[in-house]
Amino acid sequence: MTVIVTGGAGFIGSNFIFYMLNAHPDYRIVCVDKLTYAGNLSTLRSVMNNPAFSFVKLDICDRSGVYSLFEKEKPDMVVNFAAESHVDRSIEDASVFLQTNIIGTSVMMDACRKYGIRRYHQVSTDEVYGDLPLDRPDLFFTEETPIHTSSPYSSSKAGADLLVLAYHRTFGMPVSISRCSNNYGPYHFPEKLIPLMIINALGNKPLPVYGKGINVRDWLYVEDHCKAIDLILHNGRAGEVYNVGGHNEMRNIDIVKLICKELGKPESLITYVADRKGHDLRYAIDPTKIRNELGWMPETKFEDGIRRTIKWYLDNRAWWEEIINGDYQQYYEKMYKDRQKA
Ligand code: NAD
Ligand code: TDX
Repeated sequence: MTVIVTGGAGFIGSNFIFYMLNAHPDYRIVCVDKLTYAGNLSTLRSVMNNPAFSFVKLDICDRSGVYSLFEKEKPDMVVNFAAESHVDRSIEDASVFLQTNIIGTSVMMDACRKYGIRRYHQVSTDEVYGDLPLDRPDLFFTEETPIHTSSPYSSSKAGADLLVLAYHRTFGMPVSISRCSNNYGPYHFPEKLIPLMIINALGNKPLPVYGKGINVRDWLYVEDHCKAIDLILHNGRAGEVYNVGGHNEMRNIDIVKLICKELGKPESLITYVADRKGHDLRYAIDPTKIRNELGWMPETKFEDGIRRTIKWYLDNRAWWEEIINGDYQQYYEKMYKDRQKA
């Protein structure tokens, strides 16, 4: 079995590659990644010499490059993680989000149509459902919740999802989609909430909380997400969407305070800054379908996962220091310097 994993030099894709090489030692994994600012080859160092693994630097929008790769590798399955993934960047400039997330997805699926595929899996997000009100804890996203996006990022992911389902209906392509809640764990790029707060706290720098910090996210340890995708890939029904989440809702401010506590840093580092434009209030997944159909349940409790994650950032300083000492500095300056106090 040969599996093409796109975006495998990023956060979830790399964790998925580690997971798959372990879980299916007889599979060949071919990682396709453009190595944007978010892709990091050093993340894959431990598997580079594994004969079951190979890396190809390629843009998923490069049609002839993708077709040549399919001709050479003859993949049985494709798991498409490759995407622009940061909401704040999509608010600054949506163009690359539309290009990679929508056009790139269509190129990957056209290659699957042309050369044949057992399964094309699209890694999507709960953000396609928009948000839920803070005062209705009884409401959750199900697979039937209407698509109702808030940001250019989530709109581009929703566009891709609709295209994937259209290829199933129109061409009978064997597709599946997972819509997962917020992930956390090793190799999470420093621009995202949890790694940003850990890294800033370690440097005794301000911890920029958007608005009042009361927005709620539903956090899942990355390995649990990887297990869910593996199950859907092998046992999920073609043409179906599966929500993935573990009923672990937390307010942003409570996460930041927990990180301060774990690192022994003062809460006085917390700085409230201007809110994100169009900031989604609450995400919360109902995972009944994947639990009932595929027996998936999250295994890592948040208290354990967050400690493991903090320890990983403490033990792997070289990985994130190289990032934050590069172009990331200009990004940080641009995004946070003039952010008015809330
Ligand atoms: P990430 O930003 O850490 O990684 C994205 C990877 O895709 C990088 O390695 C990057 O180099 C690569 N890439 C970007 N454009 C490319 C292109 N045109 N061609 C080839 N490679 C390209 O993202 P992540 O957090 O690991 O997210 C992975 C996927 O999971 C995304 O599709 C995202 O929408 C989805 N997702 C993420 C979360 C989350 O909490 N992080 C939750 C649900 C769904
Ligand atoms: O500096 C910050 N301060 C802050 O208060 C940052 C970076 C974020 N936040 C808030 C915004 C959100 O309410 O924290 C929350 C989490 O923010 P992000 O880490 O940017 O994640 P989010 O916008 O929720 O999106 C994530 O989950 C769904 C991923 O980045 C997406 O790729 C995924 O689809």
